[in-house]
Amino acid sequence: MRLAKVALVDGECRVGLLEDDQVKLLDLTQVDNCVCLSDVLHSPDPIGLAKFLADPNTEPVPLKEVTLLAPICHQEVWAAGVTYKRSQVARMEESEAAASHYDLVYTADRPEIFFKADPTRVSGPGEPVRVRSDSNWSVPEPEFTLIVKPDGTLAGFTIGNDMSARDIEGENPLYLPQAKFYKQCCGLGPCVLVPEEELDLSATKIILTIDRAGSQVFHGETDLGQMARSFDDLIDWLFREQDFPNGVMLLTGTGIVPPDDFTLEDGDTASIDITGIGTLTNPVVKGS
Ligand code: DO4
Ligand code: MG
Repeated sequence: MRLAKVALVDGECRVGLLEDDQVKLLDLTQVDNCVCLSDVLHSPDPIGLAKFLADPNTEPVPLKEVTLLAPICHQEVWAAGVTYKRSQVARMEESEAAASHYDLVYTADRPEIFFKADPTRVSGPGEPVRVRSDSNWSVPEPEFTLIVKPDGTLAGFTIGNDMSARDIEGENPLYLPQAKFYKQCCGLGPCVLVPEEELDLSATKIILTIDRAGSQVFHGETDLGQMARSFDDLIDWLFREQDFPNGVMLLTGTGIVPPDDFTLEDGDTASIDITGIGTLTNPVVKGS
């Protein structure tokens, strides 16, 4: 089942169930204290609740008549790093002085996990993601993203774009928060996949394309089977000595890194496609 936060033509924000090219709106007022998408996702049975709330009195709305919004409410957004071989190699290349850190963390028991964004720094489908004005080497990172309930169990999946300034991170690993955490640093969407059966990891493809002035300037592909860590392992580490009363989103790391001579430019478009979820497309802006 795919659930989304949508804005209707009159600006009203609703939660909807995506079915082909239509959206069935949910009537959240039928349940006490159910006001946002995360209230549905954090319930004991999100699929059962969404079916119950699907409003039989309202005609489905054509998908093209709504705007899909970032599927976030009050959650913090965290990210894991160096969870794919490709990321380990790319990080070792960009950061000669700290190469051994990236080498070691790829195989260490404790993963790299960092705070990525609060909801105010997140861009939804079609909204700009940003390259810092003080970066000359930035890339999008297409990441399978876990939506985790306050009790640490999985609610669903979405697509995340972990915008990253490789030059700032590569200069000194202590600059990681500045390379990763700034306004419009994280794309999320276009919807949440609440799985009805177990995911087939190697059949779950992740594709990144970058377009510039009408032409494709980068295309890369990987699949979830290439990830070196399990979702349970990452969630277990994330929840150590942490409480997430509003739930949390966890980007699980990138397995696609464009070649070292590639940097995003103002006006580019980054699109991330993940099997079963859809495509998250964002224009890129560069601060001046
Ligand atoms: O240490 C750098 C960050 C790694 C990261 O974001 C990734 O592998 O996706
Ligand atoms: Mg990343």
